[in-house]
Amino acid sequence: MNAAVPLRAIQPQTNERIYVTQPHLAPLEEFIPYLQQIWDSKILTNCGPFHQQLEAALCKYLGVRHLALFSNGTLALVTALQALRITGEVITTPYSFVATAHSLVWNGVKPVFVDVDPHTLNLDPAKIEAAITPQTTAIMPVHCYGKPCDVEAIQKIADNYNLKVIYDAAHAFGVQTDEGSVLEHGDLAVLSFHATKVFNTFEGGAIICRDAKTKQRIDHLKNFGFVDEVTVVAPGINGKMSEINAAFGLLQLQHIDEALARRKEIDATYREMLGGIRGIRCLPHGSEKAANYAYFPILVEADYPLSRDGLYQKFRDNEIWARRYFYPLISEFPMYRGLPSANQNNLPVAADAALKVLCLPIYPALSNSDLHRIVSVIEGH
Ligand code: T4K
Repeated sequence: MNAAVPLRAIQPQTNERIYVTQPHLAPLEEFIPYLQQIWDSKILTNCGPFHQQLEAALCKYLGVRHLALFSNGTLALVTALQALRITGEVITTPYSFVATAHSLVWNGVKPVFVDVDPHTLNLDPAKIEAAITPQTTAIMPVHCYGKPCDVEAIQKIADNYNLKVIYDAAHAFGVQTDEGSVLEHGDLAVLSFHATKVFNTFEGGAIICRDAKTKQRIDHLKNFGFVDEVTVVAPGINGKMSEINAAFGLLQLQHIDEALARRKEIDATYREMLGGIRGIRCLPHGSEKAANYAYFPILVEADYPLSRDGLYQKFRDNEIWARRYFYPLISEFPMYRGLPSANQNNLPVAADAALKVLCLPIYPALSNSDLHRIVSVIEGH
């Protein structure tokens, strides 16, 4: 639908439930030939032809050199840390999905939480150095909502202290910086292809790395550590993506540009409609190529008539299931809140954002009438 349609003239048609996201699915009939091939070949998994084709197709689409597919983003994060033999302490953000810190704990590594920047809600480079100890081996920032971290500043610190950088890039599919893909920054970057993501393979994920040797190590680690039939070089895991997921990914990739274009229109429409509402603030974009419109976070400030949770509930009452990504902070969960770095005084910006942010629905099938219904709730009529 065209964003130029005068939205305020459109009246909502239904009161059907609107979720925060909905997968953009290629037409079912287009998937049948892929399934037929799988049925004919009887190759269901273990890095078969669709797996190989999707790795190549994603390298080309994303503009990256090496990419290893995984069955989900969390296993990809766990394996990325294994691949670099990360130990001790890792500096990370509390303002993310819980999988970020969990991947550290699965590796026996202690997360050290550092506060975020108020403008991007990404790890604040100015606060990283103070958290470095002799045990620190790496930094794990998150490109939150797909907005790029300050990759230059983070790399400078990593170089000064000889630390690895592993980006949790779960939200950052297709995001570019001036030098090319944001996924080429750091030692490794990890994508998620979960159903709720911009690009999905039902479940799925990937590690992006810079050289063939690292890619080979990651490939061994995701296949139990097997190098050949009788040789196991590491205590690897089963992180392989199946042929069905890979085939679906190849098909989805053919429709990704139309999905991104509609997301962009929705983002622009929200910004225009919400611009004049007192107490509602949108997170700014960087450059256009640095945006993939994965999420639409708003901040509900003190001068809005309702609290963030009040607006969240009002949405629910109107069958609009907006989400409080990321509340509670990771550092508030029981397995983390005892850590010294989890103290709220150490994380004032993240704590404030966790109480103010509401992610509005954004996905290609969202109609202009849906957008009108959502904004009407915020406007209070
Ligand atoms: N790092 C970061 C920064 C992440 O955000 C994530 C995942 C990861 C790492 C780990 O990657 P994966 O291992 O997941 O690949 C969702 C997702 O499950 C999760 O992937 C995502 N981040 C996180 C931010 O959100 P929930 O619990 O909010 O999802 P759920 O089931 O409530 O879904 C939200 C809405 O989406 C539903 O209300 C309806 C719609 N939906 C959902 C599903 C699953 C659909 O329409 N169809 C579906 O199949 O966690």
